[in-house]
Amino acid sequence: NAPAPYGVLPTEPHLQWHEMEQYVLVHFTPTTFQNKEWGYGDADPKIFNPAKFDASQIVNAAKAGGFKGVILVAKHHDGFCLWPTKTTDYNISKSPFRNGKGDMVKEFEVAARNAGIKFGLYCSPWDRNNENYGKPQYVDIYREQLKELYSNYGKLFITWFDGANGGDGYYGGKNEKRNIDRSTYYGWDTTWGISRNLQPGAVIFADNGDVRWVGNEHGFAAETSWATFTPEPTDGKKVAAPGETKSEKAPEGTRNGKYWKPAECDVPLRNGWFYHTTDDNHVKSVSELFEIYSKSVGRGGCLDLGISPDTDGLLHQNDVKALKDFGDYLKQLFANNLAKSAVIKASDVRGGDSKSFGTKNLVDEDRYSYWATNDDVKKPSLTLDWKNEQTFNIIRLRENIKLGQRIEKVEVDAFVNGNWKKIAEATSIGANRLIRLQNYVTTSKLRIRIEESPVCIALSDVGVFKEPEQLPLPKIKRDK
Ligand code: OTN
Repeated sequence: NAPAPYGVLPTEPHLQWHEMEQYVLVHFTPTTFQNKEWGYGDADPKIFNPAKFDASQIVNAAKAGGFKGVILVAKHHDGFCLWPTKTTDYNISKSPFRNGKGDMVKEFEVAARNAGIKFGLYCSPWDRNNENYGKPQYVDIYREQLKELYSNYGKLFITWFDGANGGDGYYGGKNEKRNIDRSTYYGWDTTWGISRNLQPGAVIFADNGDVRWVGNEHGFAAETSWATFTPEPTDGKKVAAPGETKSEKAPEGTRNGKYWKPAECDVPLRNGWFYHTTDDNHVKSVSELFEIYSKSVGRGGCLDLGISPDTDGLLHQNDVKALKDFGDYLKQLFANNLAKSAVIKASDVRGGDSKSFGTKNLVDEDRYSYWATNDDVKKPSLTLDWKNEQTFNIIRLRENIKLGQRIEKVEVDAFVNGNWKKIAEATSIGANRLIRLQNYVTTSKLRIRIEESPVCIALSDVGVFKEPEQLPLPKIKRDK
């Protein structure tokens, strides 16, 4: 019999989201042509004229980076809609793009489907162009926009809701004399009801959505990062809403939190979310991207990397190269799982039933087959034994999260000069935990000791890998 699940559990859309691990977020609007980060909604639609636009160039570059999905910003804060919406004239049909007959959302969707990766959409709640913004009418318009997007572009894996959505501190545009209360204005329960109805397979990204904002735009979850989270409203607010949720706890989440709400770690490939020529030589390197990957995907979250086409409507060659190099690095790294050639012994197997719960389930690539212990065994160990010495620096552990996030702490030993020597430890295992060692280790025996877990173990994966090179430490903002 299977172990009882522990705590709150992921939904089916959550499981699919975890399996993706990495996707991109594309920002491309008239703001690109104004060379800004936050448009005011005052750009003439005629400036939106990307003469060489090719959605497949952008999507295929992301795919080469190992990214499994594309989220398109269908409308950003400037309010310009990239599809021919019925809700406002401020849309692509008023631009020279495809002589006013274009639908860029459709072109991205088709490119993603052709590349065999998933598609998602962001439609900004905040709208610095719409004359009704701040009035109740605008919320109806916004909901209509969501309905159009959720009805005409196939199955989405995510619907993305930005907490940068008006209210205090967002003045500056022509409509921004109207302050709104971000926790109540958008009527999130009703608005998200539309997503649930029309896109039941999609997760909602928001501070308090199905997947939480990680609390920074560096792409880092905390060293200890729980998939569960109990969001709290910011002081003085009754509802924890996008932009009105305390974000200090978001990198870490909440042990035994009320909801399964894992972290999405967003970070742009360049300095900002939009393209600027001046950033052409500030594209993140493989060393920076892998640092981010190990602190997002490697801490049980997903990496959401911002990419930004230029005014031609293409990704700059430096970005294409960075993505390709990163994808190649990941491919090379994960091609050879050394755990597969080890004899793996466990100190305990549930019911002695090695067929259902044995260690072979740890190396079969199935995230939901697992090694389990008896109910009273919470501190077991695994030993990996090789015929010859092996060299590696990454250890990957995954729990079968259908049974919850159970393990709180593990320690890892290598057999060196006839003795076990502790080489690493890690907390909050969950969907995916990468333990990245500073230096390569060479040994013929590795031991993983589970030190803290409130319940018996349900581990689905052990991986042992060697990074293709010892990369230089990147000069990007690091966590503590
Ligand atoms: O100025 N900002 O609004 C801002 C600056 C730095 C980092 C984040 C933000 S807004 C923040 O964006 C997140 C996505 O990256 C989420 O949507 C949060 O809800 C939002 O508050």
